[in-house]
Amino acid sequence: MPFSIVRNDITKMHTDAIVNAANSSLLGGGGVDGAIHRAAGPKLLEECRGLGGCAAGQAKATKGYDLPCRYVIHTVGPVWEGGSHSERDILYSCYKNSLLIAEELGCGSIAFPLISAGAYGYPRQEAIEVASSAIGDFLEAHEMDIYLTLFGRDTVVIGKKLFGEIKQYIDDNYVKQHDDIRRRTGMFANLMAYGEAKAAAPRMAAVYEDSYADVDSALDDILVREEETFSQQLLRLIDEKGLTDVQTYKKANIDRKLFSKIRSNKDYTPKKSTVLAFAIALELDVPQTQELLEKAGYALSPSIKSDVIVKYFISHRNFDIFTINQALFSFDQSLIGV
Ligand code: AR6
Repeated sequence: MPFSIVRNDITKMHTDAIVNAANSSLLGGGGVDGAIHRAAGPKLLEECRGLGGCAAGQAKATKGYDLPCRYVIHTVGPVWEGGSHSERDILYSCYKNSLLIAEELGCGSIAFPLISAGAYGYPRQEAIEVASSAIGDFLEAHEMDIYLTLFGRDTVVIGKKLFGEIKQYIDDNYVKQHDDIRRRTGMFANLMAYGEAKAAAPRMAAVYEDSYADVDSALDDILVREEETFSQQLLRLIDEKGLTDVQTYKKANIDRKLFSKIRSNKDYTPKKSTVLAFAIALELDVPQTQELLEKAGYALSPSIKSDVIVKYFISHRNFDIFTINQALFSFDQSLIGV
């Protein structure tokens, strides 16, 4: 998945590069800087001594030494001074410049800490928003696996208002698995609907008596659709929505290689989280999402918390995959697009 939020100590990340939230001397410090220097060993400081410092918003690379990554990209975030001292622009540049350096170095993957959100005092929620926006913009034009690594008590990564609304939606819509009464009521409703449909059938036939040709062709359409595999249905929907392949997999936060596999194998069996990511990219409504899920053998369930959260976003027509993943992360659920 191109962009993921993970909970981890960045010094444990097995990515090609990790980013250090350094100070302008590049000679070490506390927080994530201290942790990286401790884990990399003294040779990192030696190399840093030769770099001549770094201005806020800029970035410089060194080797990773004893760390599992090949490179450390050191960047210097802004010190928060209330927000009117170009803090946002500087922070955005930190992400952008680090990513450009990683690309120059041929990195396929990189992990960031939440730059400036510790000692430098940048409000956490806003820092996450800047990180997401810089990373999202970079991914529009580049391919890379990018991790935002949150540490310790960094848990909720969406605004209070959105968090509260989703929490309320979960309270109203989440159904515990063994809710027998509700299930029986559901079955009864289904039986009623079935009876009504049966009663309506002869009337429907009468309505269509004079236009059987239309009915036949409509039936043909339905049959063709029923025989479609997941991959065929996905490609048809992409065409119908007028999207390109690239737009689709970027909006779904799915990497190009996985998309090519799905495109070239009509019988490809995707994971449920992949199907949901495509439903978001295609801006499907709830019944259409159900239909796409069914093609791959899944269903949107009121007993699965992450499904309820995704449904919240679909119902509110918010199809921003990064926001959805931030919400899933905040509620301790797996992200979609993987
Ligand atoms: N892995 C991932 N994230 C971490 C880790 C870790 N091991 N340790 C801390 N964080 P900070 P800044 C998170 O203070 O605000 C240094 O002294 C932490 O929870 O490390 O950019 C430098 O030398 C927070 O969310 O960096 C500078 O002087 C985030 O990393 C100054 O601090 C950033 O917190 C830079 O301040």
